[in-house]
Amino acid sequence: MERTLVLLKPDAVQRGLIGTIINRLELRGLRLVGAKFVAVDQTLAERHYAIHKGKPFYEGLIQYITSSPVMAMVWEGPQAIAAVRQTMGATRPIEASPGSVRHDFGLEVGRNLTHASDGPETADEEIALWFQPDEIVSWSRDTDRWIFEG
Ligand code: IDP
Ligand code: MG
Repeated sequence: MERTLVLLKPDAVQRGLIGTIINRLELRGLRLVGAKFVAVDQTLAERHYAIHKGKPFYEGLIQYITSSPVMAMVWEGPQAIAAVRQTMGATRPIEASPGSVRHDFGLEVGRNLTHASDGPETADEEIALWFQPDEIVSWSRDTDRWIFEG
């Protein structure tokens, strides 16, 4: 079972889309194993987006993610990393598939509502950055056998 970090960025929070986006992940069948509402400070923002340091949009990105609270979550499921990125859609809302969160609720890359880990290594690093081990709750749902094949 794979785990992935999801952030509902300040625009999603300010626009009242927390419930709507969580609902899409729940309906997909993914299982929530961690969640917290976080005022992101400069240090956390810089560590989370370290890979983008030096890019033209970096300063704006740090400003964006620290501008208002975010909802940070860990979701779990088979191929959860790919599944969540698919549900969120392409980075640029204008290129995201209809039905995806970024398509359905966004227009601009700098206001694209969500973050989702892009691979197993980054998922592990990002989950460790945002959550203490005891903040992750391993549990089973009664519906798991109707959603997970194995
Ligand atoms: P991802 O969030 O789909 O993984 P990345 O390429 O990792 O996309 O970029 C991280 C975030 O940086 C994006 O989600 C978006 O908020 C922001 N970003 C990426 N490219 C641009 C850009 O060209 N202009 C403004 N912001 C950008
Ligand atoms: Mg990324």
